[in-house]
Amino acid sequence: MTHPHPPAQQMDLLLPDTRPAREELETGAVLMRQFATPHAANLLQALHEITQQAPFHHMLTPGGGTMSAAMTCCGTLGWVSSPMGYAYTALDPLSQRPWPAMPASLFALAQSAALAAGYPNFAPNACLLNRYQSHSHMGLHQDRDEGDITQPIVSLSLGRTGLFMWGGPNRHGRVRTFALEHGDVLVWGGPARLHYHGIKGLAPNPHALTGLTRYNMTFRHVVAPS
Ligand code: MD3
Ligand code: FE
Repeated sequence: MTHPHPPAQQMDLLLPDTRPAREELETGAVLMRQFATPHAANLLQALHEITQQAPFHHMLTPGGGTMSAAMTCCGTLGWVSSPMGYAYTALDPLSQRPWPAMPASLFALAQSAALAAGYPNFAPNACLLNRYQSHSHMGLHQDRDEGDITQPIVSLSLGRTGLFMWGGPNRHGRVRTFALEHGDVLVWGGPARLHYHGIKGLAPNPHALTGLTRYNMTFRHVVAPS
């Protein structure tokens, strides 16, 4: 398949983007390249409005460190890391106010991506926003605080290319690395839902819309702790 807009890092090769538009990485995990690209300007505007109310910051970790990626959230529940552990909370601990609402445009895009990947009933109520700059990374981890692993997670990448690490169900298994580019959407569900994953780092090239920054939004359906 040829693509009319090759990604920036391929422009100098004067070759079309030969990556498939939709690729099932393994059962339940679908990568839809450039799925969000037509919506990028709206998505970045929504991100800007969210972060006016709930600024990106480096959360503390239970181990006494700080997260390398800056984070914030929108939706009914937001994911927080602190010296106390990890949790989904209804209030932003920085402001003591509810997290900013999830913009309807973000909800709709995440839902349509899930539908296209084979998950017709996805209704995200939480979105974690990550910001990567210079040497930001995210170590191999599982996402298992959501309370319902039958629901997928939808991830959307914007800006500078991220180098994604994709492992298996065990921490010490084989890890593959591939690029997550601007506009790429990943849907993880089924048997892949609890697989280890992370971000090794960023590709060197700046992006026309975000410079040296990469953003990632992950949409989740979280069952509130009772
Ligand atoms: C595979 N974010 O926020 S997105 C995270 O690019 C997170 O910021 C990374 O891991 C980022 O938790 C990776 C791709 C992703 C997201 C969630 C997954 C892959 C996943 C959940 C289960 C398996
Ligand atoms: Fe994750």
